[in-house]
Amino acid sequence: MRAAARAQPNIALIKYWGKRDTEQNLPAVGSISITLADLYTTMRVEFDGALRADMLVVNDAENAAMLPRVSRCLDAVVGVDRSRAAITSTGNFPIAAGLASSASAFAALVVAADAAARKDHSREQLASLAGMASGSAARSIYGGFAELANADDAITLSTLCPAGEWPLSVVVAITATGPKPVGSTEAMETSRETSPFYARWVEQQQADLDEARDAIQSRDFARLGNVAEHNCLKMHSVMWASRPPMVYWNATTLECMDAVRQMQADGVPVFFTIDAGPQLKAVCEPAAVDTVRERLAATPGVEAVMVTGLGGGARLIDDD
Ligand code: 2P0
Repeated sequence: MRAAARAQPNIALIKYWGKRDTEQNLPAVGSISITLADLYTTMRVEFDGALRADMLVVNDAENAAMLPRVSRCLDAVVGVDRSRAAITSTGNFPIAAGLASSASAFAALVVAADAAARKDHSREQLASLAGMASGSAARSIYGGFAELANADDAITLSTLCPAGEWPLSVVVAITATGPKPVGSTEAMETSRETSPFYARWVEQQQADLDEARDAIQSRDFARLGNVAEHNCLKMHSVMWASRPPMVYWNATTLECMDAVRQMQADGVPVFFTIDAGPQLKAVCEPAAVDTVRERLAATPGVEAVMVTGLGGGARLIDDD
């Protein structure tokens, strides 16, 4: 009754922001993401009839704060009458790096729990289960360019382009590492309830999804970058106009954005995206990765840069 799985974080190019059902954790909009290659979370799950309660260890430290959410996720995958479980999570990237560690964690968790309990859910079902735990986690079940489509009462996932078929590089500029002021789950609800731009954001999302999907299918880097930057800035406008306002950027985030603009003016194939945090993610063609890394690393205020390519979806691994 034990299994281990590994999943990588993903970065949304067309963003998920807002929920239409908080009980089921269903998003208000579809999204399109790229799954990363070199950063990962490994989850080990062991169901044990002798345990009195679930136990969670994250990077060698017991973690009581995340345990209720993890236990609920196991209930959804296996059933509420399941045995208690020992869960161990290890990651090779900092949780505070603004790289949606919950996406890789919950994607790996559902895959490991499903195998440990011999549930044999389909990949689609695993994505729905991961999405109930954390919206962005559904996309990390899939690799490469993944689309989460928002149907009436469910989400459906698909791979728009496998990782190897359109290799791109991602440079993450770390501009601050403290905890974020407001978590995404709460921030999305504040946006829905108070931002005058929220309804328009939801209304326009389909057009951005259609354009990004087209750009991916035709491997049109400039068009993809254009719609991704537009969608990112629109999401942040929704947040800025919320009450209270939510501004996740710092001065260095803006410096990085300016560095990307300058590179674009110099003809470098690169675009930026920013999530609910201060880090800037620059997506570029592989030939430009050295230039992008050097320019962002030299930007005043940048603490570190991480570089990765695109990778595959969540999968089982040999348990030690
Ligand atoms: C995304 N973000 O599409 C967007 C862009 C942040 C900004 O998905 O409440 O941790 O667990 O479903 O998935 C972050 O939110 O939220 C997120 P929950 P999640 O990547």
